[in-house]
Amino acid sequence: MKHKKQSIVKKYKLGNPIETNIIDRQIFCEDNNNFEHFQIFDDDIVINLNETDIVYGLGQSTRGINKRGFIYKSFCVDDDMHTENKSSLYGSHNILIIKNKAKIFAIYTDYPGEITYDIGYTDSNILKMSPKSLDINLYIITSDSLKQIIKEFRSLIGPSYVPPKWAFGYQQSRWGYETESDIKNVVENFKKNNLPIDSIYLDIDYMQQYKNFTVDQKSFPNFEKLVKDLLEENIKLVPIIDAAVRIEKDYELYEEGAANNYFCKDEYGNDFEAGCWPGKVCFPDFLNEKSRNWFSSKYKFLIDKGINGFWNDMNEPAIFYTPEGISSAVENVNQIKDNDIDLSLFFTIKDGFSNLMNRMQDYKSFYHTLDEIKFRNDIVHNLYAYFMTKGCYEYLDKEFPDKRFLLFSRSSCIGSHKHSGVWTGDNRSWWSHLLMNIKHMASLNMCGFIYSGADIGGFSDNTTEDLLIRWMQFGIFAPLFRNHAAKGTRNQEPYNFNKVNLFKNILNIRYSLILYIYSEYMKAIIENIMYFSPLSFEYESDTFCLRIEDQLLVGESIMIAPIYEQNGIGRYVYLPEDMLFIKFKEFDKYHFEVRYKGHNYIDISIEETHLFLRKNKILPLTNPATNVESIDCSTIYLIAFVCDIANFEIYDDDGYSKGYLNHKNFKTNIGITKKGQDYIINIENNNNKFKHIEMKIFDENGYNRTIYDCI
Ligand code: MIG
Repeated sequence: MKHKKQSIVKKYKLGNPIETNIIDRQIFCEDNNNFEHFQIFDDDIVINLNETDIVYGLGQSTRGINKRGFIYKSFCVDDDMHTENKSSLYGSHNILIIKNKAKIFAIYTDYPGEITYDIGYTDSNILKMSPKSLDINLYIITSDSLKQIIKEFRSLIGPSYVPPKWAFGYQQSRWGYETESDIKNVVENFKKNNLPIDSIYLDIDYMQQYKNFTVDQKSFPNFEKLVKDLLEENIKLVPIIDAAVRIEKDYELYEEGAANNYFCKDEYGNDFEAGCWPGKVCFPDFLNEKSRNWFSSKYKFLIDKGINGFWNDMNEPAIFYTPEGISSAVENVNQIKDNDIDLSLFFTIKDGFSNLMNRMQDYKSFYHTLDEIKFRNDIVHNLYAYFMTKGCYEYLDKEFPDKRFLLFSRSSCIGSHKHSGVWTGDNRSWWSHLLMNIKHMASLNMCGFIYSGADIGGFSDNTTEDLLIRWMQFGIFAPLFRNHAAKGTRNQEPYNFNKVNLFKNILNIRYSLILYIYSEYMKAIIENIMYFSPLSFEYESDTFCLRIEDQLLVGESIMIAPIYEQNGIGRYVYLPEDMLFIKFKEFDKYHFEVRYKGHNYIDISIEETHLFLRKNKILPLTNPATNVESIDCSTIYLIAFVCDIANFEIYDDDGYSKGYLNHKNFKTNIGITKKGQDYIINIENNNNKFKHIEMKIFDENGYNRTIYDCI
């Protein structure tokens, strides 16, 4: 008999922690004289590592999936240069999972301020966590498998966000769609080229002077009509919301916020002022429930115009400058400008201005009120975006209890996964950032951010056609599949390139995979499992898998091994078991080959989108469609790789309501058993959703058989 996997959660309360209430499960606190797996030295939390231990975690951060060897910081930051030297990005995701030969455990710190993680940087065998103060709620999860650790952790932090089904379609964005006709032009080009699409994004230019909850009348004179006309074609417009509020007399949002003390305060109790896109701004104090509820109720302005989703930006919060910062930089220059400016003075002048953004000094100069207690921002910094998006989510949930909205945020902490997805912010059109995207997906999934994705094609800098193609060939597997680019960069919509037909094929493959992607997404949410997972989480005893960071599992049937190098037309792949290698030219034109366990080399031309179907697994496909709403599930095509028994459960629902909580209603089970040369097929088509099922079954020798009309 298989022994039952056990996992244990222990909570330690160190010092006097700020209660974030992110964890709502009551857990008895352990005795502080008896720490398990860690020790405390000089206010640091210390864990000894063995040479071969692996450290997973930290969600959105630079470098590898295995975090060993570097120093990271948990402090949400607006930094658009995601290079290897950076210790933090937009999110603060305080989970580490340590795997060694004898044991596996995770350490999660529910702490809203800055933590430094020295993971074998100073001493390769010592992991040292240094919070600003040792006032922490700390959780230790021990188990005997990585999968089980994730299950336990995710059940501790609560269920992940579920977007509407249309949010699994292709999404086109660009900072630079400035007018109604820009949007119409995108739609036309998609239509003209027969490219499927589900949504188009509105970046800050749709607003009047970057003011939240306004629409620029000059550039969008018929906003409501535009939204509704596009809805008729099943295309959603998704506007951005920024955290900051422009200071302007008679601007209702500002006036109300100021009159009711809804903004963050400076040390004298005045509204804290800073500079951001709209010019001078105040920051709503999202930590304060009243402010949060007030701001959140304003999304209605756009919902009333037919809007179904939002992206929350600049919520680290991003500070371009503070008046104090500018004054002191100017003062400095005035003092030294008449001197003989040597190099050191020159750099003082230059850096005085270039370091004005996101200064720690500024985060130390404004205050929040959380549960009636005043906190300086740097102490509770990582909660700002969390509360912004929580407010929005809760407002929408209250006003529209049975409707799902698309919602994702740039900044986040663990807890945000309950209310929204995340995108990984301002990456670049660099091949290394395609690889970073792959790694981020695995680490973000560990933290419950299943609805996540990067700016496909890269945000800053000019993309190239081949980069966009390879990025899309990976991106088709990500729940959030959005092409976004910065103002001033090369146009990045697929129709701007010569190989538009190739883009169409890739997009069609995405749409034919949505039935699978959605099934696996929902299982990941309902069962607290990974959607994107490193191989080591599944094949734990395979020591090669422990080292692989550029291949992932996607749901239960697929393994991917993306191409992420320019001019790459093949790569090495490690197969932990025999798999069926499939290269799609089009969704229904594919080459297949059984590849055997071990190291393999695969050729993949730029025209080919490839994946591996795992052993004894089934992949359901549908015909593609121009948008998610139009996907016709009455005919499904199964590709199965069956050596003895394979099962797959298709999950489906209406995609709009919150009926997923009754998920039992929506399942269809498919079983295929190999008996000699025959297959026994068992389909429980409870809801009669699928009218025709066609199957192509392969065995380990590559022998295949097509069976039409399985039901
Ligand atoms: O300072 O709204 O990450 O996606 O296009 C830049 C403009 C502000 C940052 C977001 C990006 C968005 C951009 N925003």
